[in-house]
Amino acid sequence: MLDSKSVVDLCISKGFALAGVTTASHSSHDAVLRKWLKDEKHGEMEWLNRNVDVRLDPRNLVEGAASVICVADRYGKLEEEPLCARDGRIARYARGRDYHKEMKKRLHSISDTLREEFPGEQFRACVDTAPLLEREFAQRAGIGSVGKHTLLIEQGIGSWMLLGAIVTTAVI
Ligand code: B12
Repeated sequence: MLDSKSVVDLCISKGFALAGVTTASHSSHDAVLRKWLKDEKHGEMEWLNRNVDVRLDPRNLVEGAASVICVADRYGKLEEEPLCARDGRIARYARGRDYHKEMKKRLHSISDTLREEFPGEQFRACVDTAPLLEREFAQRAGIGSVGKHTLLIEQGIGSWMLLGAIVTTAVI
């Protein structure tokens, strides 16, 4: 059976820059999130106000969840030139292929490998698509820390990275 180091290595072999594993447990920022929503800081993003109990605890997303595998993909390579003024400029994170699809494909492939190692366990890949506090779990998994600008930042990489996760019932 794979241990967390082997799972991290598997994620890196799929092209992710960083990976880590943490326990699926309740958010440490329950009160922060609830106040943020009560103060209507989410503006028109009404969907953030739905499934709050799920967002605060991955065990409400995947019943019996034990672990969260967190990954980060880099974006915004410095050699990318800005487009000419006539075409407008596209935010770095949005250039190239749709990261939701691209990262999810690799997360599904990792899940397929892990299903063989952990028969009978469930694996749910998430890239923005599920109510999960991706930054908080990524910090817990040790792949960076949440900066004052609210993004996950890692020394040497900065914060130009996109996050994804696999919530699983497997104990890793
Ligand atoms: C909604 C959303 C947005 C909204 C609102 C942003 C926001 N403040 O949350 C909008 C559309 C504005 C947005 C913009 C951007 N986003 Co966005 N967004 C999300 C999404 C889908 C949900 C975030 C969420 O739950 N917000 C709710 C609020 C309450 O969360 P919060 O402020 O982080 O507070 C929580 C914790 O941080 C914690 N907390 C509070 N204080 C502290 C302090 C410390 C030290 C710690 C550890 C925790 C902590 O308490 C809260 C509850 O846990 C996530 C994906 C996901 N599922 O997580 C991507 C995500 C956060 N976005 C991302 C990106 C890349 C961006 C942009 C850079 C894109 C761009 N270029 O425009 C900007 C950056 C803007 C910014 N500085 O926040 C990435 C961030 C990657 C990274 N390096 O961290 C994510 C993770 C998407 C991804 N899959 O990679 N985003």
